[in-house]
Amino acid sequence: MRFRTESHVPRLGVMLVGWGGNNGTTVTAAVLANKLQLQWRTKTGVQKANYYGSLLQCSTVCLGSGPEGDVNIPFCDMLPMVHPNDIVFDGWDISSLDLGGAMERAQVLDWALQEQLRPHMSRMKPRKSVYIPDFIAANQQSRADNVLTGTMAEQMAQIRADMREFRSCSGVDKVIVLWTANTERFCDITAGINDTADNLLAAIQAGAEVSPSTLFAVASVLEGCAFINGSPQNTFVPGAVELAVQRGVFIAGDDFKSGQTKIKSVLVDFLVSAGIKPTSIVSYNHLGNNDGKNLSAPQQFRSKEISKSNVVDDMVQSNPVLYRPGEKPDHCVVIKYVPCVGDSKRAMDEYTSEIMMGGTNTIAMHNTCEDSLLASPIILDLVILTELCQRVSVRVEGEQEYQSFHSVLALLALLCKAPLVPAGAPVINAFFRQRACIENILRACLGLPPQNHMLLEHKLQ
Ligand code: NAI
Ligand code: DG6
Repeated sequence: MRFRTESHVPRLGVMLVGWGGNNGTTVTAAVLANKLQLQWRTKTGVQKANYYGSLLQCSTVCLGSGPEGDVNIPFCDMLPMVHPNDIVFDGWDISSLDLGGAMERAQVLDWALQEQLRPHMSRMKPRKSVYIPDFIAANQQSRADNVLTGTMAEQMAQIRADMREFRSCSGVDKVIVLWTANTERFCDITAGINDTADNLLAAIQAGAEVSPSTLFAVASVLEGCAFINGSPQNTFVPGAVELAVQRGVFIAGDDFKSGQTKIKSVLVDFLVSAGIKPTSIVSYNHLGNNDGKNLSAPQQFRSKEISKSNVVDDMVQSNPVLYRPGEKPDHCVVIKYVPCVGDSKRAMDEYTSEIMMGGTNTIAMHNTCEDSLLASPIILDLVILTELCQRVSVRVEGEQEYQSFHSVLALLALLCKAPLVPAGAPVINAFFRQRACIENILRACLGLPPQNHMLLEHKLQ
């Protein structure tokens, strides 16, 4: 195969749906703080802006071994990529609060940093958005004061116009749209409504049941903008996927893999690949931000429960020595809303495994950290990798034409709890397999062989 990467890095615009939420404000503020090289005092000393938690900015890859040992470089130096500091943000929110006020409402960043950022953040105002109350928890109604009116078709026309207007007024070369708005309930897959691209477009014209997130996905695809879903609901109904494939536009999701699930996709892989048999995984978490409030409603919780529950399937199925066909560990997911802890999510996990001769191994874990500070670097990695993939094409030996990646951008699986993959493709959840996929594809773009970790040069006489 021949890999070709366009080396010109465009000016990237990112439009966030849910811009005024905890993730939306935190990622915007973090980029601004890094760009302005801000420092601020905390009770433990002076803190500088950074991108910790970003695979691309803060992790390294080993290019190979030389006489002086391994040569490691930052992931983002492998190929020409957008730098997060250069991203221009815009977006929509059903809450009209400007980003300065919304950052304060989020209670994520240190106050001394907020004070420096507020003059910049307050100038940013979310655009009016699509609000269909039935899709999110009833407890969100009080913040919905910035909503579009008109028919569904008219609302879609407006958000499409917003994308065009942002592109032309900001001077960006391309726009990527990312959903970081509230988790919605699942929608029914109904023949004649959302099962094909044509039916979905007709359903929007007729004002049939289409979720706001699906409406944004369709609008983005029609505008040629990649669309990423950071929440768990089934935004990508079959008609939306078909439309993206027809138009050759990238879509990716679902649900940012930020904390508890990320650890799960490492730990279960470790246990199963060490020949140990996990028999039960109990994941409990409580949080007090607006995401937690929305998830306290049963239908929205159910979307998250589904997304968090299937993440060990591939690892279990990979080991028929430990598991009979169809056998799985017990897996229970609990989420509770506790306002007092705000964005500082607590996650408690108990992994019970069977070890040799009927023995039992129990691992218990407690994790506390700000949820939005985990999600923000993931948002940056998602959009930067998506943009890079738009510049990569591949020609298979013997064929004339270069082709792009499939519209369903499964390469982003590492960053998603429930990876969306092309029909029939395997779903990989294991963290290091997912990471190796990105690393090896980027190596291929450089003409380097995949990393195989054999280090044979050090193992022979
Ligand atoms: P948040 O509740 O603070 O922000 C969501 C924002 O979306 C709110 O400002 C709300 O007003 C707005 N909104 C709701 N419906 C909208 C619509 N139709 N159009 C435009 N805006 C709308 O939540 P947070 O913490 O920022 O999380 C956002 C999403 O990301 C949630 O679905 C959450 O489950 C998901 N997520 C978060 C992770 C994390 O670590 N923080 C990890 C995985 C997923
Ligand atoms: C409750 O779990 C809130 C959720 O939005 C999570 O914080 C989010 O999905 C992150 O989940 P995880 O499993 O990656 O920590």
